[in-house]
Amino acid sequence: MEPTLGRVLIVVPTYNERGNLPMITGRLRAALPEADILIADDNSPDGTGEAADAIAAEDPQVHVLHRPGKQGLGAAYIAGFRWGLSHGYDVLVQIDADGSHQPEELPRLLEALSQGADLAIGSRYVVGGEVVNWPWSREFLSRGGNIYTRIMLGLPIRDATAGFRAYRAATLEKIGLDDVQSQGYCFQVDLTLRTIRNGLRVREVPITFVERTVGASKMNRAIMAEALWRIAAWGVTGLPARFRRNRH
Ligand SMILES: Nc1nc2c(ncn2[C@@H]2O[C@H](COP(=O)(O)OP(=O)(O)O)[C@@H](O)[C@H]2O)c(=O)[nH]1
Ligand SMILES: [Mg+2]
Repeated sequence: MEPTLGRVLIVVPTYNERGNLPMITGRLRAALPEADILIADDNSPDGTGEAADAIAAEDPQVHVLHRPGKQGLGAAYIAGFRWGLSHGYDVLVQIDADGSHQPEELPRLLEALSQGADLAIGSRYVVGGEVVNWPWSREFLSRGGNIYTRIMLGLPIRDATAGFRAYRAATLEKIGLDDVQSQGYCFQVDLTLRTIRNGLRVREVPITFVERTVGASKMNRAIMAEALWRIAAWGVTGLPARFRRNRH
């Protein structure tokens, strides 16, 4: 671990991920032995929360945040980030519990931070990045979502919906979490946009995204609809700034 980065907390949001939990915590602990882990569970009916407690009881570097019920990915991350900031961590990492984001690639994201980035995004859609085992329909949705996002928001980011990230604590403090309303996956776009609108540096690091083999995706129409309308609304509120930029 880069000594300059300080203490790292990896936040893992879970909803019905009991079958993946030992795999993800084991791989994370092996890949980054000095980092701590916070499992943010939304009272999963399959007992993920109890399984997380059992892992935490054996390992002082694993912590569990029990949330009352399913409130969405964005809300789980905000709660996890708040916990990390209040416990003095210097870097906050986001990673899915299902193995799609490979813990072994996390050191490269942290390296981007130590080279000066304020946010490092594990990106599927830059040169060297790839997606393994997604049906064409899902990849089409994801790529389409990113093109929509780029057009609406004018962001210079290829994978703004990516959920494998490392933030400096100072980045989260600067962009502010109090008024984040995104509940679902558009949370990723929301924080990317805030980071860029605050003039901070974002680096995309190529990763290989591997579709889960255990458990089921939580993606649904409501999550997609929320992303579509929120991104359109952010695009409209950001328009005056874009026109100002273009005039110079
Ligand atoms: N705590 C919490 N975690 C969630 C929620 N929705 C999804 N997740 C977690 O977010 C990660 C990504 O979700 P997943 O269903 O794999 O999304 P996909 O990869 O886009 O199909 C996984 O670790 C899920 O368990 C939620 O409402 N609450
Ligand atoms: Mg997944």
